[in-house]
Amino acid sequence: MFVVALAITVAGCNYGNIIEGDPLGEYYRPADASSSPYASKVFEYTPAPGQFIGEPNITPALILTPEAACAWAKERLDAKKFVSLGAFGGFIVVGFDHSIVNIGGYSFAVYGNAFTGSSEPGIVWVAVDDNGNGIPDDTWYELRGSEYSNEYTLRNYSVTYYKPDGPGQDVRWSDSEGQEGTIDYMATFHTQDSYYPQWIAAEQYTLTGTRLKANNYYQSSNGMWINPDYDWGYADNFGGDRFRIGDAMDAEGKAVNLKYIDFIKVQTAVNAKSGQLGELSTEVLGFEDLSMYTSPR
Ligand SMILES: [Ca+2]
Ligand SMILES: [Ca+2]
Repeated sequence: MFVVALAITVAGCNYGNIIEGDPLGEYYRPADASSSPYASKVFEYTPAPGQFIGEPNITPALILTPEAACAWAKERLDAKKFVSLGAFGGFIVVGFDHSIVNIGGYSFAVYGNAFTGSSEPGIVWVAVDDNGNGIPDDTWYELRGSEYSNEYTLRNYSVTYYKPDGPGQDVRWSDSEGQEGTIDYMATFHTQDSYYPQWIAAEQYTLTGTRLKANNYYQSSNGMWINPDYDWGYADNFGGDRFRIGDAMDAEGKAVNLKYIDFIKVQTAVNAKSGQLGELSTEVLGFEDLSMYTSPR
């Protein structure tokens, strides 16, 4: 099989294309009886700063390397406990021990901790291991959601976060729209030295993704901040944990017809804060393949 694929690659430059006789492609990894429906690996966990980043109640030991951050996130997901992605742009990338088939309807689920009026949407991205090397260095496709055509939705939006000089300080940010702000230090609730990820040694880092309009508001009648639900298509958004591979689109917004996927990324999609609740941050509690429960193809 590999020799055949290599020959085609050299001759036709169509690396990763479907091979005759193997309808889902040479790198498709079918599920079998031993496969787990849950994410088997965390490839990257790079949150934006946030109140739950390095929180001593959920992070017993300081996380000092990206590898340790991935291991910590995987343990949390295995225990069905939340992993916070922090403020805008923070993300996690997971993979499975098999490929997730596009079954037409909902092929997989991303679990969050939203309830109505407490939605912190995350954009879901998917990728196929086109080059068959087992790592997510392939093209990412954003899944279309209800806000795709919203005039306030911004693609390729970036936020740069600046490491504080010392403990107990806000984390400053600036964005690609020329705005500035802070992730507020909330001494009453979260007392770790800093909300900037401890394992990011750089003095600043930049996260880029799609930004949705923040709809949060203060409800003076009961003194509560409300983070309203979006219609559909986002992680940690009340009303829908399930996702269709058929919603994948390319950078121009055109639908791409993926037969299966190997990797999922979730990224916080709003840049906003809600008073005493602090910054909006997507949380994920698990990733589950739903295609395994339908009849095998
Ligand atoms: Ca949440
Ligand atoms: Ca790859």
